[in-house]
Amino acid sequence: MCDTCGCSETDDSQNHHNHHHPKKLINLNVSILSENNRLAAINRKSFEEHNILSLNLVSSPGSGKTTILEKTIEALIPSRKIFVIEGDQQTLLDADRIEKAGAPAIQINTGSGCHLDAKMVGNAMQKLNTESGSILFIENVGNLVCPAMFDLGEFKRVVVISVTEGEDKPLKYPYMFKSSHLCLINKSDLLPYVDFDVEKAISYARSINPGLEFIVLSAKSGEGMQLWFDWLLRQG
Ligand SMILES: Nc1nc2c(ncn2[C@@H]2O[C@H](COP(=O)(O)OP(=O)(O)OP(=O)(O)O)[C@@H](O)[C@H]2O)c(=O)[nH]1
Ligand SMILES: [Mg+2]
Repeated sequence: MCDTCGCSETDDSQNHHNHHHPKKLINLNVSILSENNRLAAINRKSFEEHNILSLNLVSSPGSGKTTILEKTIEALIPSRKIFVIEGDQQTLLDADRIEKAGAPAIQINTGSGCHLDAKMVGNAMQKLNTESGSILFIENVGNLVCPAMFDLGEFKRVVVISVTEGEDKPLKYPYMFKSSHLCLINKSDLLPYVDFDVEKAISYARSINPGLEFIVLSAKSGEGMQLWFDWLLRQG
């Protein structure tokens, strides 16, 4: 897994994956990432040319990405075209949920892979008949580590954390929070039952990325969802 995602690139030579041939592996990972950056630039240009608002949703597994998308589609589809690319290691479950909610979706299964890359997104775009002025959500594989390093060409990156995960996640997984523009703090309906300090989570994340925006919401109760819709509409 580490050979393809580049996650040994930033680690030290004690890492069990690379201590025999550290230089060789680092070079391989750099070239994988630079090829990904090249393809991401092509995606970005194509999104801009076709006037598509592209957003990369990242989070640990189960923080509520698909539920947020279902509710977003139900609320916005009357006025806005929405398309979704779904990334998971296996199954068509999330794409089926999105289609039921009313938006065309393509599922990418990464198999043993732990992230989407720009090439997968470019290929999926060939099959989605997106229209000018539409929103493209790319739901990444649930993983707070590897997807941070792979630019997909998206306009903005949205990191979702839920209140059941603990407020220390921005400190433990800084790359993801550093590379994101907006942080959705989901499952606010569960705040009375868990020890999650929202202010602390926000200040930890701001210490990593001072420019990060935050919205506290609940896809289940609907609290805060309007703020998220307003943020989306402000993006264009
Ligand atoms: N209480 C509560 N549960 C939620 C909320 N949002 C999502 N869930 C639940 O959390 C679980 C995971 O939600 P998903 O939307 O599948 O999460 P995901 O991030 O798409 O998961 P992966 O794609 O597997 O990474 C489901 O049981 C949802 O019903 C919320 O706001 N409040
Ligand atoms: Mg999902």
